[in-house]
Amino acid sequence: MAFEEFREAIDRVSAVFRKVPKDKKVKLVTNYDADGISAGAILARMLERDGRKYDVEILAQLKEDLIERMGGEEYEVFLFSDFGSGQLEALNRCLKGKIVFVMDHHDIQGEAEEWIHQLNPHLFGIDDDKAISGSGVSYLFAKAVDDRNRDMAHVAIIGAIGDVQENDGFTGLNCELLADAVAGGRIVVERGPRLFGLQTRDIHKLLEYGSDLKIPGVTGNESGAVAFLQGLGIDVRNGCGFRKYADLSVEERDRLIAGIVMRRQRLDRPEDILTNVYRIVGETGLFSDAKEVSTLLNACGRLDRGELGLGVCLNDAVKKREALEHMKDYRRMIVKGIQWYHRNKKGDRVLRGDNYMIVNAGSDVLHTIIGTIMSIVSKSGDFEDGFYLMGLARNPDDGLTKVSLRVTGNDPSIDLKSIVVDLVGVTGGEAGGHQFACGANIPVDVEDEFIRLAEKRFGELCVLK
Ligand SMILES: [Mn+2]
Repeated sequence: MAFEEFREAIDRVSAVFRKVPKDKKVKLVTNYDADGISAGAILARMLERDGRKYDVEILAQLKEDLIERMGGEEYEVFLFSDFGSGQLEALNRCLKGKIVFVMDHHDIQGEAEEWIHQLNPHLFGIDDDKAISGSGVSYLFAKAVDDRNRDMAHVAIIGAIGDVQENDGFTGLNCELLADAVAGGRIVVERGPRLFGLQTRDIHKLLEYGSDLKIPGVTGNESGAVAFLQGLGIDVRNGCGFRKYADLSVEERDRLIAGIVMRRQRLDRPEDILTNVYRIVGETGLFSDAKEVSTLLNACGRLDRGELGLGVCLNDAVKKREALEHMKDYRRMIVKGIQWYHRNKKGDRVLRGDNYMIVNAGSDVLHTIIGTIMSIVSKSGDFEDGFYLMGLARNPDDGLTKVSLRVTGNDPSIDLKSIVVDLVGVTGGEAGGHQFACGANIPVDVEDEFIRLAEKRFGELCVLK
């Protein structure tokens, strides 16, 4: 029922959009993560096909002062994707007299004026956060505007993966997107090992770094990984370079899978090593693996080059090449961030309690990657389940400090979002994110207070356990 109502709303809003005169220039504003960039690309293609003039802006956050600024711009039509539902009050106030469309899946705050045409699954009681993402909502809308936009279904899948909605398959409305992408011949679903970088990582590195797929003596052990492959009769080298999983023959892949299962004999469910691989048809290398493309889009957005990500989704050959180069810079930044953490983890910038660690990186780690660094550190295996990891890094552009919170394990009773919301309620700032990964932006001068309150809160959670 809820789905039917959502579908009716999509038809209704797309009909409203089609009636907007084509001489009105559109401003498309989208979120900078993989889901937001995918949504932006789907809508950009839709606007192009519809013969409309438009400009795109990609933002890390839809802040009130930015909405205020947009109110003064020449555009009469605004299209927001992967945010907007949390900023309805500001949209109501600043964009009066404009025609506004919002394609979002985040929590709805406030109520939209009738000239704001909002599509959001929460409006229809679809609250499962794996059902559909911002790019999925944008896709269903674009498809309703013009059925030819079906050819962007694979981009919506890339976006959904970026928002961690894929878990060995899809649920909810995401299934429809996947069915469209498969029917259109753009995606083939295959099975492969639960490792990231099947297309791009050197085969021994792939196994060494596979934190989601534990292989005794191999995970976290480079020489162990090389010896393991040699033992299976799989060549690591390929002429002057290293082979990738994608380079292995079918027979070698089978041998590798069997070898991994054998090596995991003593673990829980040793055979549980395969997962879905979403192969994008007609692409090679990184671009042929939806999970890897999703990571690439995130990297583009986080280093303020979201337009490269848009180019990737729109299949622009020049932008695709540039994005790959960019990915290398991003990797370098992450490595630098991790190295900073290891150099400082015993120093006074890192506070440790029984069940928490707070990393205050200041300006030494880029604010847009502190969340990624905390995610990597949380998966290092150095912490027991239920351990809280908080990172802070300053944004020199706006005088705010970006806070990221993670927790190890997946205890369903833990809700990080509510913790951050409470803390921000005391110190000021804005909170966002999900149950197991969330963050906030706080004024630099409340950092100390925020840290003190967080320590107190984590301490209380420890006692509760
Ligand atoms: Mn999203």
